[in-house]
Amino acid sequence: MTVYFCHSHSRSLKFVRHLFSVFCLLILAAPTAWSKENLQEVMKRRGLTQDDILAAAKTYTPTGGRDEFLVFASGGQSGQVIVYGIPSMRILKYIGVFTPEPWQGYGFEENSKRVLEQGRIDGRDITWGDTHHPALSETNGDYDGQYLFINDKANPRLAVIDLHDFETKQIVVSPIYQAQHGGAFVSPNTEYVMEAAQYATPLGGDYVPLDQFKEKYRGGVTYWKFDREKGRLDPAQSFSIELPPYSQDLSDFGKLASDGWSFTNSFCTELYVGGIEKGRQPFEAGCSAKDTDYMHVINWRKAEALYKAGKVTKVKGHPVITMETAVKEGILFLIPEPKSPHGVDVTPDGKFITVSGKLDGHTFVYSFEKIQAAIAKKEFVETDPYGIPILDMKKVLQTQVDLGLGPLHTQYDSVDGVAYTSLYVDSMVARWNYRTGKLIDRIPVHYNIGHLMTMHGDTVKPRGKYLVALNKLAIDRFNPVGPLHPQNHQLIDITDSNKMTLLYDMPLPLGEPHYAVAIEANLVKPVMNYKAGTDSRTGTISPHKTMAGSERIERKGKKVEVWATVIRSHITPEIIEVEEDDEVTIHLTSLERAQDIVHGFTVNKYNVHASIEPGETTTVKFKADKPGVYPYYCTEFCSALHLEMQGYFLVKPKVKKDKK
Ligand code: RUQ
Ligand code: CUA
Repeated sequence: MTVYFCHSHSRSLKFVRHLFSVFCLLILAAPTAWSKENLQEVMKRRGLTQDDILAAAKTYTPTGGRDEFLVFASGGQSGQVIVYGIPSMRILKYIGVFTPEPWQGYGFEENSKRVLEQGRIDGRDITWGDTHHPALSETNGDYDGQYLFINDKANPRLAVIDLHDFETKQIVVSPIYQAQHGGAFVSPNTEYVMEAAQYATPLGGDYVPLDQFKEKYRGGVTYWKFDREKGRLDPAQSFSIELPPYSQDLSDFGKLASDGWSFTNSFCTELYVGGIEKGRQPFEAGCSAKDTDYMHVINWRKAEALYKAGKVTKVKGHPVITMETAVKEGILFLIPEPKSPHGVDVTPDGKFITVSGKLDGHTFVYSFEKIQAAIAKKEFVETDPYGIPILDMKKVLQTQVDLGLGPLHTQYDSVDGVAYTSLYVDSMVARWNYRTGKLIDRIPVHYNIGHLMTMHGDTVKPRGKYLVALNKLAIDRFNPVGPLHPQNHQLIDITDSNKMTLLYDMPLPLGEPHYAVAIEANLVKPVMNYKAGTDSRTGTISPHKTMAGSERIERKGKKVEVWATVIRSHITPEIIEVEEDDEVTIHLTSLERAQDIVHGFTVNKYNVHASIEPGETTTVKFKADKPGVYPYYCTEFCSALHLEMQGYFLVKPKVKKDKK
């Protein structure tokens, strides 16, 4: 009001105008309830410290600003992937992977249903997944921004997400495992994606009584061939190695110095099968009776050659290199490792392998060079019950570091030798040097950290800068939302070589994000729209691509097929009339070219939904089994006339033949 008054009345003399502006300034400067707070006042009102302000300045991203890194986090039990930015910690996307996701139409239109159907097991739809470890495709050991892989622990599956549009393109099912955890890990040029069994079962899953555990139950690792040209895993070129019924846990591929090798650790080498209800000790005791478990050291390049030479047996049609062959050919070795280990993480130069034992206070650093020397000299202390040679731990160990309680996973820094290890029991992150074996710094996290992740932290070229602690418990960190708490991802600044600083707490309310990977944002170059008529799930031009003017409805017997288009702000056709029990197929093509103009499509009450991105062609299908009138409409607020982007789907009742 004041400003308006001043402007409208300051048009006369120059002098008067001047006076007026001075007067206006005085009025505006006068403190009122609406006046602008300064930084000190805000800090006081909100109880913020200097350090809080610094943390805010390091993470705050003004409107339109971009993040330096993109994180792909597992969505845990949601069966999805979560994408967020660093340093802002703003969530950018959820990607439906093993689970239907309505916003993207994932599982509610035909093109994506075909992807989810690949994940069927024994003819059963499995519409949830326990996603654990995302892995980015690599070229020469560093992320290339092209593909993302993620495993499903509960139902041994692996999925491929194409980062050219952030969509899931493929799901493969392990033909031989019943459980799976040690995946996804990629070889330095993404030739293979690795997946290890977790809970031992008979390979192929047939019934065998538990008293034959030692003889008939097995573990294993699978090397899924990735066809980069096609952007798909190729089951016909993939193979596995049979392993003892130890619970194989996490894995890692060697790189640079250790390229061509892979490492998989295990727990429960006690071969314990449980039975608390029968008066036996529980699993957790039976599986941690011994002081050490085994890391499996595998020459995968030689394994690949054996597979190509046909030295395999087939289990459910899938080629498996038996333990016998693996031992005879010298591609499989064991190394004792600290009790109940979890993570196994190869250093950026590929020369060392760190392993942490959940129940041992130590993190062990093994030397790849020493491992090779011991193998070359056949310095084995003994063989395990399956005849696999065991290397002498003392001979291959580089150093052993006491970092704190419950060490789990390790990631690396851009600074040579510097590593970070999560301490589950202590709720801390330890910074240490794997060359010197010295602890540098520790920072508390909230609470009970599982994985941690640094920028490109598992590649040959870590970028340093930030670390994210993926904490299992949030407890008191956020507003209470009931007994099920969100997870807490904490962003930590690691640029200061003396001290790590906590910058930000981000609740993730979707599932338990086990692992995450972060890539320089400028390495990911997604498209903004599709070539006209693209089936996004196959990447090819759909045979149902429909251009303006060629929309039509065709009937063949009980089948009604519609070729429709969507563009601001109409769906063509606008009236579709069918008869009761007709099978209805509606192909939808978006004629849009503009960025971010997406149309959604649903026919009310028929449980179909599509998100039709610019240029995309997709299909919904259903049986019109109930006569009536069903509006259909665009579900995205795409224009001022979005609400008018509608149509009528009419189902005429059958003429009852027995009555007149
Ligand atoms: S898990 S908290 Cu990687 Cu599946 Cu370690
Ligand atoms: Cu198209 Cu709303």
